[in-house]
Amino acid sequence: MNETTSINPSVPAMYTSVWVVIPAYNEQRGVREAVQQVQRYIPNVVVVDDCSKDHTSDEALKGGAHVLRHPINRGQGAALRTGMDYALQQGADIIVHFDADGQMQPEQIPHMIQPVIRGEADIALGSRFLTQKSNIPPLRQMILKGGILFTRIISGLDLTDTHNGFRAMNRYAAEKIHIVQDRYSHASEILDEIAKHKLRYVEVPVTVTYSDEAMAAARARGQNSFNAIKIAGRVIWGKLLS
Ligand SMILES: Nc1nc2c(ncn2[C@@H]2O[C@H](COP(=O)(O)OP(=O)(O)OP(=O)(O)O)[C@@H](O)[C@H]2O)c(=O)[nH]1
Ligand SMILES: [Mg+2]
Repeated sequence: MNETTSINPSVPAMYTSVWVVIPAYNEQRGVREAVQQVQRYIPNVVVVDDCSKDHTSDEALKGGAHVLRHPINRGQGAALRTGMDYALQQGADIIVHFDADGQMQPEQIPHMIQPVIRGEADIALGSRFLTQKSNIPPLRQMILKGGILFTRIISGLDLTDTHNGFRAMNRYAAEKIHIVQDRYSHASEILDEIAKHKLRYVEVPVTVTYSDEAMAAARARGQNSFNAIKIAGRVIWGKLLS
């Protein structure tokens, strides 16, 4: 890892080659706060504005992030890919995936990157089921459990949470993982890539909050349990055909 001098004395020098990638679609309400919170731990933040209809880009810039913008809405998977390519170009040694909607806890980023920094894993995956603290709605919980079983059967990965957007990976993993699926199926795709390239993975307990506000904002972006079932169906169908 590059040993560069940190600008913010509270940020350890070893974190300066870590990049946090935040995909954002219509997140003007929370993205500035999310960026500023993340920067308390990791200074390098790139927000990929997925052609939002609101002021997401401006707010992210005000927060102090690098901002990239898609000319059309392409989905979370595509936004992550754009952000990862950028971070790699900037010389990132570690890349973290983080959401803009305030559901993830920035203070958990240092825990997420620890196994990767220590060289114990190529990728760390957040899990909501290693702790009891995430107040996941029951239907969402059922769908997630189905995903866990399916992933175990198909890819052989032993995970407790297969669709958590909070991840940290080293450069080796970031270069190996090819995200082709633009929309939400990228989460399954990342797991397939981990299995295919035999990346060393570990799960780290994380808390994801499901406030009424966060759920309403997600619904406004077109994310809901029905969509999650549709995506799962598409992934299963794709696997059966391949
Ligand atoms: N829904 C959606 N989110 C996007 C898109 N592009 C980027 N994102 C961002 O991807 C992140 C995750 O989106 P969410 O809709 O909260 O998805 P999720 O966290 O997997 O689902 P929930 O459990 O419902 O919160 C957020 O930071 C979004 O702003 C897009 O086209 N649609
Ligand atoms: Mg969310």
